[in-house]
Amino acid sequence: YSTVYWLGKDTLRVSAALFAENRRRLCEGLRAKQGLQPKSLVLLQGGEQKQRYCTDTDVVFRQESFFHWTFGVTEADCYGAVDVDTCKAFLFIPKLPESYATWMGEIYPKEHFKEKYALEEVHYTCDVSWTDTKNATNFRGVNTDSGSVTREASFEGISRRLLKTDMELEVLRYTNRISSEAHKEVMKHVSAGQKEYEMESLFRHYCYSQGGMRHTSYTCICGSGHNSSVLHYGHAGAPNDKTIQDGDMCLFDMGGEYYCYSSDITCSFPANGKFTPDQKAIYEAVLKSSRAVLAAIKPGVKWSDMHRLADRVHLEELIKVGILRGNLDDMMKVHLGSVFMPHGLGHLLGIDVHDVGGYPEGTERIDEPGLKSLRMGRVVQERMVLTVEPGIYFINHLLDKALASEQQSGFINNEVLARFRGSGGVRIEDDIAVTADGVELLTCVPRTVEEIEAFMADRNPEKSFSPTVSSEKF
Ligand SMILES: [Mn+2]
Repeated sequence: YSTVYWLGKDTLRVSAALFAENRRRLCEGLRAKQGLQPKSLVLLQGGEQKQRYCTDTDVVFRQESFFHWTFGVTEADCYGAVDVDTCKAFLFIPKLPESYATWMGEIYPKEHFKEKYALEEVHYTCDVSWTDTKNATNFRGVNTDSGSVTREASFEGISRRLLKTDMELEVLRYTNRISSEAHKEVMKHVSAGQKEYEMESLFRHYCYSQGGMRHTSYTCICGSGHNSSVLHYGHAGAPNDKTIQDGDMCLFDMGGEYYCYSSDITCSFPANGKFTPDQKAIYEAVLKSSRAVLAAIKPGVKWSDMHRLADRVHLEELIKVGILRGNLDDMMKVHLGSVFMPHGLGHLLGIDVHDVGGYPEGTERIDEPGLKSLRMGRVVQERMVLTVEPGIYFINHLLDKALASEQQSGFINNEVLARFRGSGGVRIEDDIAVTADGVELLTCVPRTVEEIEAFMADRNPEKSFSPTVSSEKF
């Protein structure tokens, strides 16, 4: 394949072969299924160009994820089909009005898209009679929910998207490399007196200017001080608008997206570059659980067990800090870990930041505090890409609930806890690819207290940093 997606300079070249391989995997998977009629076609609807409410202002378009996975087409308002027997790919593009050429630029012929995406056939959507094809036996949608238009969770493509090919891993390594560098850029420049949104802006500028990443994978979370305990801070009601104070811990959860492939990285560090003893204790508790989980992950382990392992390490460490007292197993029985980590340990990552396929049909969520928030109920498999993101947070309403709980309050030393209230939280989030016998760490940022302090003490943008974590073996 000479056909590549490339934004020039040092951005990644992604071959159209990536999507041809995805289509091949899709067709093979479908052919292996019982009851599939011969001459079946998979029909997919791409994303639609949307306007801002009732205005004529376009929202920046981002392709629908299944459509992207299958075709790699960046344009809006397309359909696509794959012939399951032959793997032949059809793209259906809108026939654009003449005015498009005035406002939006050149109208390309069908041949242009055929070459641009290395697809077998390109047609105009208006030349296809959709009602006829829908009823024809040779144009049978495989979606069990919605007929011809496939967007639902039961689409066969989900199980294909669960495991990443070598070419997909290459893109995810790239999104992680650029996003790691962007986080380091933020750490180099953060200081008291700045707004949280300035850090968001810096991150996004780095990702776009250096990595060709127009989108981030999700809304940037730039919490400082008490805001770092708000799990999804940064939304319109709390838009990263606090002034960063000396003595604040920062929790910055941001990931850039390239050609629709995601990254999801969280760095926690003191705004002034120096941990207090209390900040260090909580940070190192989380780092310990993160590294324990990374060392334990391999094909065959249960993801829920990894979550429990993180909980266990947190509780152990919180006993050492003095916030908790008593028997560790008894604490586990009353789910004390979820008071400090109410979210799941991590999730699948790919074209979507919370990638599809976490709960295959027939898998139930575990109905326990913390574990019920897990976005994946599967056993870990080689070629999965996952986030590992343990955290310890001091969330007042959860702490108050625990103190009011007959089962839990006895474990908590309220006097010591009071010292930590309002300090926010710590999350350490890395992206990993599961290998045959362990993990490949995709994220590369300063992680130990010593690395962070050394990196932030020396905020000379000319000096590059090579963290020792990159060579860690798990
Ligand atoms: Mn995440």
